[in-house]
Amino acid sequence: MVPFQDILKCANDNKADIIGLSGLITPSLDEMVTVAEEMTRQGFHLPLLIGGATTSKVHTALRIAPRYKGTTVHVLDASRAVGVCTALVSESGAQAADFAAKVANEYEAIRIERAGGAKEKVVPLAAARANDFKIDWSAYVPPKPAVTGTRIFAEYPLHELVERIDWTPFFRAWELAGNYPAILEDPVVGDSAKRLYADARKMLERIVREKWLTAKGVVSFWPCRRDGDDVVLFADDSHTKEISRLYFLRQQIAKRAPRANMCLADFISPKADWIGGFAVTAGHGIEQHLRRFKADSDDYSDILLKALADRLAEAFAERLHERVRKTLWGYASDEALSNDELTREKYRGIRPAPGYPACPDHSQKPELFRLLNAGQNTGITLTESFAMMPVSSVSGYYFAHPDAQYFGVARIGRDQVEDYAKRRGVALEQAEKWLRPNIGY
Ligand code: B12
Repeated sequence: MVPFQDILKCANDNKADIIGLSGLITPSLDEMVTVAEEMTRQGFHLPLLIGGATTSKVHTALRIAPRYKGTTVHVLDASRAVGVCTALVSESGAQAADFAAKVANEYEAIRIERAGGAKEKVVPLAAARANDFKIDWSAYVPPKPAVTGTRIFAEYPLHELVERIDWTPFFRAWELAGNYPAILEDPVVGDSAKRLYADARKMLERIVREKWLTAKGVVSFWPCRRDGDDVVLFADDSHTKEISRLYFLRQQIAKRAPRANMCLADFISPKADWIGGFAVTAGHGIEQHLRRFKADSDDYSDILLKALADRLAEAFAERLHERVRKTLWGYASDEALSNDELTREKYRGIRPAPGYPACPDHSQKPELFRLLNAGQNTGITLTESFAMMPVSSVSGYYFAHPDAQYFGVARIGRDQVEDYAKRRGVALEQAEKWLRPNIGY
């Protein structure tokens, strides 16, 4: 999310040996291509390292490496960066040339393999739509949310969120593999995990007691109905005044019967239904503490606090979803699940988030934010590439139908991209930019 001008200026000012780019959400993938192009244009020769949750060797080989005249390498894991950097900046130069040639050959092989044709067949959009997820709406009575309008949580009690933390991803963020709580007794990583967990608990206690962080959230529900792959939102349940339209994507990979080509709109009744939206953050206030850790060169506490804020944001999203099911929407008032069952999502309804596999287009976030007035109600802002600030934030939709489920849209065809551009009233190139990670042509 850092403009290329800043990155390249910083590299020049600091006489950098290598530039590393890290991408967490898909809009950064395109931005990395821009950085690579600019590096070529400005005559850079430095090696370019690519990493982060949303990046891959294939994307690097196909899209980034061809745009840069120097060496581009995808590095899966930060710890491997040491070996890669050693090879790339070797004193003799020979090792660097060898390494660069090896990577270039490997990426060329990936490009050739990919050019050989896609593996799974993409069916025409019309066929995918005909094979939608069928729900018998005739007997369905959409539950009306108990809350009307918008519910704002200006300062959500942190202690309530602490109980809801899913610790397994916390350990994964520290590259400690294993599920909580078994990980604490693991013969290999158990000791490290125990120490880390104790430190995390200690910091959490201070976060809550001294109010290091402020959690803010907003929830709203709208009357709606399905219109093809769109969901139309109305001002009230007379369904007369349209206030918004959510555009969803449909799976287009050939499916074997009885599996459907799913789209989130399939879980909404074409007659009359309800849909929810939310935005939560646990990141307000973090900056002043990060500044303190930076001044003390305390990287450990810096990472620990960020990881805990992320966990609290995710716990907030989970806790709010539970309150939505039980009271705010209230369609599952008698739900009684253990923490473990909650983590395994044994409940009715889903909360897909723009950027997740079922609705991969991040560009829907501004409209969700407008509907929720999320900027004012939660203090979360969106960058121009749709990242949320503060970082520890989550936003998404609520679907209540018992059959609603998570899935991945995966690869889509040109016909769907054209259709999507038309539905959203944008040029094809714009739609292609938004949907690039899913484009299968
Ligand atoms: C933790 C997490 C969060 C946290 C915070 C993330 C953050 N701090 O920014 C929370 C809960 C807040 C969150 C929110 C969201 N998330 Co999230 N999240 C994750 C998760 C589970 C783990 C990421 C992580 O921290 N891993 C631990 C770190 C250490 O690993 P890493 O980032 O991969 O980095 C390692 C390597 O990649 C490498 N590396 C990284 N960078 C670099 C750079 C170089 C040069 C090198 C050499 C190496 C290197 O080194 C690291 C250590 O080995 C991933 C799923 C996953 N399993 O990866 C999804 C994921 C990143 N999230 C995703 C999404 C969509 C979101 C949201 C947009 C959802 C939403 N609508 O609310 C928001 C966006 C938040 C925002 N601010 O805009 C998607 C992104 C994919 C996409 N299509 O864009 C993912 C991949 C989940 C998925 N499968 O769909 N998320």
